[in-house]
Amino acid sequence: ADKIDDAAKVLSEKSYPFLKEIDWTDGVYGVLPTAKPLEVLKAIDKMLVMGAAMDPEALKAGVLAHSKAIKSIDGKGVTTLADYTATNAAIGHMIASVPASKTMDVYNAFNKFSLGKDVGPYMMSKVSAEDAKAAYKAFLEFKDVVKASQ
Ligand code: BCL
Ligand code: PID
Repeated sequence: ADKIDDAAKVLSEKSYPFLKEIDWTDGVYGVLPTAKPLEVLKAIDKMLVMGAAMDPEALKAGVLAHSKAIKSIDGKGVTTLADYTATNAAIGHMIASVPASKTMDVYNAFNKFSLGKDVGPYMMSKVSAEDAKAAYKAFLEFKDVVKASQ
């Protein structure tokens, strides 16, 4: 296990309570923002560019980790802590295999829809704010470890 694997374990433990509070059966998670379709298209292009730059082995490991995690979901769509951890570790390795600028291009492109203004508070209202904040804090710490391995 490398530093990303270790950090994924911490991230996953700290964010699992939050993950379990989300209603994954809500159809909202299968919906793309529709207000600006052409902006969405450009944001998806940033994801395609990022994906094409990823280390193929890291990408394949990510696909397999997701596939395994899907098989262990409970009745509410939540995967086990072990499979969640493996998925986060795999995503960490995928992100670490591309330049930070490619990841930020994706973030900035999606940020243009100003999702933060309405979506953030709405999503927050559906879970424990405390658990969401703890998850976010853990996410920022995980990001530092991934960035250091880039
Ligand atoms: Mg994926 C991200 C679902 C397959 C690569 N993926 C996401 C998430 C979402 C999701 C949970 C995008 C929304 C979001 O940011 O919510 N992926 C999902 C599902 C499948 C899937 C349901 C599926 O197969 C059925 N993903 C795949 C394929 C992978 C893959 C197969 C490649 C092999 N996926 C990626 C990558 C990313 C995602 C790369 C992301 O960067 C993105 C993501 O999680 O960004 C944060 C918020 C996220 C969650 C609720 C999940 C828990 C996240 C962390 C660890 C803890 C919470 C932190 C905090 C509170 C929220 C941060 C929000 C921000 C400010 C960004
Ligand atoms: C901010 C201000 C600072 C503090 C800060 C801060 C926050 C920064 C953040 C943040 C950045 C950020 C980035 C995120 C990026 C997510 C990227 C997701 C990419 C997903 C992809 C999906 C895909 C695929 C895949 C491969 C396929 C192509 C696709 C092939 C060849 C603002 C806190 C530091 C969350 C690429 C993987 C299947 C599209 O900086 O003061 O908070 O989050 O199918 O390709 O198969």
